[in-house]
Amino acid sequence: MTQTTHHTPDTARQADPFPVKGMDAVVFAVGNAKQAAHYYSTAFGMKLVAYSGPENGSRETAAYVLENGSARFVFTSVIKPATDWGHFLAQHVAEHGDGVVDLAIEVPDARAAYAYALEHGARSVAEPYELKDEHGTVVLAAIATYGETRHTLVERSGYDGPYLPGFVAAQPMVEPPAQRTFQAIDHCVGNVELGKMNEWVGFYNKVMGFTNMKEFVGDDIATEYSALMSKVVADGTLKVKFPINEPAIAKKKSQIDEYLEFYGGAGVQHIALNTGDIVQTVRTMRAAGVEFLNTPDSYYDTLGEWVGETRVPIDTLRELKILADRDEDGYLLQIFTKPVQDRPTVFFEIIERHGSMGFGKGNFKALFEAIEREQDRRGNL
Ligand code: TYF
Ligand code: FE
Repeated sequence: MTQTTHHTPDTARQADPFPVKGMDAVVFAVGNAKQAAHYYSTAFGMKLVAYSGPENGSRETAAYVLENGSARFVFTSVIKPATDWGHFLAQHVAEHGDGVVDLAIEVPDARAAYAYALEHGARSVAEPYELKDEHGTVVLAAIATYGETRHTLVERSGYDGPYLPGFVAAQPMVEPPAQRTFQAIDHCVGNVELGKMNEWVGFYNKVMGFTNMKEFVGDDIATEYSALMSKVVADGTLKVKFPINEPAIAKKKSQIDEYLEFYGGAGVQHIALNTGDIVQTVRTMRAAGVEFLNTPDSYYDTLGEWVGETRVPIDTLRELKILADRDEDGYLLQIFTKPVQDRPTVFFEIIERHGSMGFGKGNFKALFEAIEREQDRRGNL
């Protein structure tokens, strides 16, 4: 479970070969974007800020842009029968159910980023193009990643509108919660097929110059209980972090295999969201009907012994089923939702970091057992 860190501090870098500004948006293709936007407003506390649809010239798709701090989600649906002309988004929903089509990354120079990516082996999805309206110009390009997921590279420094040219500003669907539920995207996790993890890690190493973070789940832990292997790649400034999971052959059917079966291949598994007050966030989201994974009381009986002091009393963590982990840099508090659609595919993590840059390694056993209890309830274990 230990490996060297290849991460290079910012100051030691000559020139970042693939500079990124951060996550631009997580784009979901869904069956009903209007209702998805409502769920993420009422249940996740996000604010609708922009819209595109037939009222403003988009004849084939509707898209709702929701924000919470710097976290931006876009929900998009095809709005007419699309099977005959095979719209990419319609096909994505038909095959994968509601899911993530695009982990869009904001870059200072989309043409340069695209050129670098293609030179280093990326497959093109869209050559650089410009979108313009009265708010300015955005340059975009897109490359393929695992499954049918893509990375759109977004250069938006010449634009001051609500999302992209063609979108109009919109008002929140409901009154946002008194306290913000989360404020940023911490990491976006992909599930890939058996034996493909290292290939995709190599893809991010080569194509984006991303380096491997030290935390990973190796086959030692995999065969014991987790049935998965995982490595994390990140850009040099740690603004974009992409863990990659693959199934491992263990005693039980891997949770990653369950995902791959129901999603129909590789894709985004979970999105982690940063909060400064996980207790308030979990209370708000639970009250709004969001379901979180359960954690047995026995976890909390021994938690204090190894995790030490945290901002939140153990009894509160126990009440809300929040997990805690500590490493040499500090600690983190985290909790996982159940899948947010009928398929056992995409879910979310809420994370409050206090120094630790890890992913909750100390919780993997408790977490994976909780996931497996849910898998068992679905008859997929
Ligand atoms: O992102 C992570 O690595 C943690 C742990 O199926 C994790 O959130 C890893 C795999 C998984 C669920 C959570
Ligand atoms: Fe995570």
